[in-house]
Amino acid sequence: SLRIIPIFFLIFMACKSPDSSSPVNRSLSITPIPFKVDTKQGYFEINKKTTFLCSETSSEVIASFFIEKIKAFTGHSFSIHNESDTKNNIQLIKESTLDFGEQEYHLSISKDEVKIKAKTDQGLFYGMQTFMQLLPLYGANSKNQMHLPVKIQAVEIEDKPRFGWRGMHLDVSRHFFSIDFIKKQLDVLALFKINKFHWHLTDDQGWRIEIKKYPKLTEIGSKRKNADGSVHQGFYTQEEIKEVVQYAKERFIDVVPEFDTPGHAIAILAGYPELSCGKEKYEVRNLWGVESSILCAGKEETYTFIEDVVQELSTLFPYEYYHMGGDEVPKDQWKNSLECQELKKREGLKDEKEIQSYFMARVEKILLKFDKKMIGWDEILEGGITPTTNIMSWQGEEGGIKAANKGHDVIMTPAKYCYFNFYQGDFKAEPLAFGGYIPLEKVYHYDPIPKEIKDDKKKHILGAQGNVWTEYAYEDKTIEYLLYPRIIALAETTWSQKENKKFDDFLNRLNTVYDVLEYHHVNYHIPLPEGPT
Ligand code: TNX
Repeated sequence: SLRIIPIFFLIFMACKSPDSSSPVNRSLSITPIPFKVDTKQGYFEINKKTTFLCSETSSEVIASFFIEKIKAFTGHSFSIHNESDTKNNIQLIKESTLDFGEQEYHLSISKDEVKIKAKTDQGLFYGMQTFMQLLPLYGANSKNQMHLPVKIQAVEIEDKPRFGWRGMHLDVSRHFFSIDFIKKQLDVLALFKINKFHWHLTDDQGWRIEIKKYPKLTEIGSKRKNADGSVHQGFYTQEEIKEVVQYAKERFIDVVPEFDTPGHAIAILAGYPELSCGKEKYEVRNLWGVESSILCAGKEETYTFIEDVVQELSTLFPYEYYHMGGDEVPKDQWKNSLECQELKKREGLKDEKEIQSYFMARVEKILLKFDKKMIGWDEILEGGITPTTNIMSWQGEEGGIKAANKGHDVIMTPAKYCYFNFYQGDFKAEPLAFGGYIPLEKVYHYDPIPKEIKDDKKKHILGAQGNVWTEYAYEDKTIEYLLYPRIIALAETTWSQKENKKFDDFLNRLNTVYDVLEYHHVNYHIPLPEGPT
């Protein structure tokens, strides 16, 4: 009989109707890891009677955004109310007087209700993104269906980012990518609180944005004849750009356009050769590497052209930062140009590096007319920069350190930690990538504030971003493979406090992240312990 009891017990357990709720999500797998998490006793039950409670129209917009997302999993659409005398609510509380950071939120889940508090809509949005990660949505079963009611762990979360700039960069010049692809990435990146999209729209190998005043930029500049006779082409219309910017805005992502000057510009010269110092004809470059034909700094037409383009950009890109390039500028054409040598004399410039400084200062002046702040790659430090220039440090950390210590704002993206076009695994097994090797762990342990930065200058490090250059990546799935999960590691590096980060714990949480990526049909890399050392 002793043997019978357990069998009866098992049969009883098996026949018992399944618990009416899905299990509590015990692990609290939140990525990037929050500032403070305090798990409480009990759980909140979300059922079909649960409603969203919003005190303002802007929070209703955020509630609706997430209601749509949850509907995709449950088929159920929650309603929104402005007030309620019952509990069982998810409250979005925006209070401008709160002593919170701009992106901070508090999420409190108790037996009776869920409260998300923030000072801004962005804070509420991040609170909701965290809340979504607590729902047993992803990987719930093979159909990604969540059956109401569900229980979620009671918890108190206080959360705010370490850095305000948590970015992703994509080069669409070397290879063109559709707006649908870009929107898909923005949707996924927003789940992990990435908030800047740096869009590298122009380069030697293709100009990718419609500019009405200069139609040859796209008629000629957006097409590249490859050595094998095939053609690579593509550009975004202004309407498409607006669509992406709006889509990003709904996800609290600012779009930073890059218009690369004065180098990386032969796609411009292919249509408008008069903007060069030379007399030759030019073609869109069909090799990788750096082109030696650049915009002429000694001609007034160059600045008129830049102003006209910036004027059109300003109707498309509302964000205050514009990236104007300044990287890898071979200066031989300037050396041999009458106009540039005259400019040098007239302005008392010592050498070609100082011509570049003069050039960037004039470009910045143009931006200021449109209330935009200029970012340039760290090469522009060589001949000196204006006090208000912002630096993106890619060659290493040195440029960023130097600039921040002098009081300039800096975004860190040193190639050896943040270039996602580099290999992430064994060279023999991985698809063709750019030379370097940056495994996940290296990105994860990157600290955007190098120790050489003086304490009172640390505030000048706005944050960091991951860059994807696309010389060797031309398919959507390859870009995703390069991005994920390294961009998730960067999201945690830029959002979370150093003390809260542990690589092993991150690896554990990645399993939940992979479910999310799979739900979004993202092609991601699975880091293996092996690989070159
Ligand atoms: C350098 S990073 C470049 C890009 C290339 C990249 C390849 C930077 C500002 N310039 O033009 O695509 O290396 O990794």
